[in-house]
Amino acid sequence: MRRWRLLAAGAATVAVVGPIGYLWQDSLLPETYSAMSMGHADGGGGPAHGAHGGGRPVSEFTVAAGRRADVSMTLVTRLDKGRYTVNGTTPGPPVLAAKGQLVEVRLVNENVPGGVTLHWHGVDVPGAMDGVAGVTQDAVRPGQSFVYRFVADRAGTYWYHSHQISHEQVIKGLFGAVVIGGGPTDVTALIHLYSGGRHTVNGVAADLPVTAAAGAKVRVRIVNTDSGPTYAWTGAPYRLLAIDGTDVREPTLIAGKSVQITAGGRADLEVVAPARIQLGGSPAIVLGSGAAPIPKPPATLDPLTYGTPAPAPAVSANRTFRYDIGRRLGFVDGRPGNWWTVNGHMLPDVPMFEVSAGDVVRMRISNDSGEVHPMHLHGHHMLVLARDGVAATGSPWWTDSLNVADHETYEVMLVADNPGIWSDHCHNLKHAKEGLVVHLMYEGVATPYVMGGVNEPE
Ligand SMILES: [Cu+2]
Repeated sequence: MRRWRLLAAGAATVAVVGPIGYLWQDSLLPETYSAMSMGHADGGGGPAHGAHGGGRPVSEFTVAAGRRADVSMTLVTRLDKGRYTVNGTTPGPPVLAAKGQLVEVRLVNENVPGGVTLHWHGVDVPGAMDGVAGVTQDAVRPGQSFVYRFVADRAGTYWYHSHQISHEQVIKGLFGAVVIGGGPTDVTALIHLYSGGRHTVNGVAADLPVTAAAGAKVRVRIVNTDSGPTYAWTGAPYRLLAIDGTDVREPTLIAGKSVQITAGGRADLEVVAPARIQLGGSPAIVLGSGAAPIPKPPATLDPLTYGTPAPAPAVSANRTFRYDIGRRLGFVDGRPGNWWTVNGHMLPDVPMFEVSAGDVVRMRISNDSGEVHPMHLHGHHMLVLARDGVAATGSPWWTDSLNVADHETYEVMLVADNPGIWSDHCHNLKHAKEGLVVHLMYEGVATPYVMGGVNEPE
């Protein structure tokens, strides 16, 4: 009798622990692994080429070596008492270029032990210049350097940040602005919450004063470098000139509404001085003599209906992907948790979206995970076609950082015109660290770099 009990207890233990043990073991990541071997190939209805195979190294996708730089800078990263700086400050110095100029930035890592990279958020740089550790380069170790070169071919507001251990390095200061084609009276405001709860604008936990004559129209370039959405508004009517670096067609005056700026996203506002531009729980931007603070308007501008439409491009998609975000209990790298899923799968078994140069891609991004996700695609801009089945009727809404709230579904389109291996991830950097990352891979492109070891992109 006693033996039977023991056997039954043993069988029950195996029945429970066996499958869990299998799931645990199956979730373990190898010491190092290639983005090429991650997950399962998804051709989106087009030919799947099996990017797991060989191809031209991503490191070869660069600007022609012979072309001379118009803008040259050296950015030196340091870690000092838990604070990450670029040339001694956080945010680091802005990278400023005129449209069409060739920008050359030499990154020197003075002493950041974990290594650093620079990613050019929103700038569609060549594949080798994307700055993702373990995918497009190796992390730059202390004492090493790396040269980034790209053509600033699209005017707009962007930013740079480390894409190595980014959930720590970005939050603790390793970032700065990139403005292409800016004017002399423009204002750039980087909103950032440093660890310890310090809400800042351009690194300062106080209102940002801006000299402006009464009646002057000021272009205010707001960059949200945090992990969640924020909002901007003023008391008097204003315009939203650009979203994520792309100008809005015929932007009308906005009154009684705020503008949402998702994590990683940018909004360029046109504001008439004097004014007070409020930025969620952050300090304000005070133009000229300023104005009295007003509470946040209850309504938020909907870019889906803002501005004037352009004739629809006469293209149809030859690949269709879905990027459905969910959440469930399981194991990632042997750690139990309530993890993010993409199309029902957890890291590392997430889809690998495969495209060929010239493809027109449709993607459905949906979210039923219980939290908002600011979805950021590298190297491309996405045209928003519809949200929750409602077609866009405003100005063409091009985005690289899209706020996908819980229970929302977006339909977007993009043109595969920038060969490489591109991260497509949540810009809540904690979520990315937890595995909400997939890759868009081009046929015939391979990466010689591996994640794990020295490279930890998120
Ligand atoms: Cu997220």
